[in-house]
Amino acid sequence: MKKLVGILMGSQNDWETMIHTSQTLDALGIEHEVSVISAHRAPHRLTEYCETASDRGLQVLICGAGLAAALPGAAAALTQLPVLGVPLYSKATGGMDSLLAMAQMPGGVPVGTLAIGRAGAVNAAVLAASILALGHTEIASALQSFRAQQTQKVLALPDPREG
Ligand code: RP5
Repeated sequence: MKKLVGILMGSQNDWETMIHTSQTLDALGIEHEVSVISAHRAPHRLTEYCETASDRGLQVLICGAGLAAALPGAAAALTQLPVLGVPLYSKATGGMDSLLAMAQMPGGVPVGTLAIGRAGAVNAAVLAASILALGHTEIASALQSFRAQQTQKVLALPDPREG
């Protein structure tokens, strides 16, 4: 199967969170590529990546970044593909800097912004699956199973007093 999702992150240090995006895409059977491309440290590389992404078959970009977190916004400026942003935890503000950088995009250049940290990283993959499911029946089936399984896990939980 072709790679449909590109995961980007601003630093190798972001991988400890963005691995959860990659693992969730794996669980859903969605082929993807992973690249470290900093919007601030390597802007030309980001431009090249985004301008060729659609022609290379990618259909969704997921960008994890911390601090000033320009990566998803810059990507959204460079491609018409849906761009999902994962704000990463930072010591100074707990990730609020990244969250606001991604959510407060000017009208007309959206970044679909998820929660800070691991939950956002997982949900970016699940949301990418929802988008891709519209045009890929096998991903729609995988997503249905994924959701059914997580429901079953919750329903099967014992009384917490017995745990
Ligand atoms: C951002 O700056 C990256 O996404 C990372 O979260 C943060 C710090 O980068 P490093 O100094 O750890 O490489 O661009």
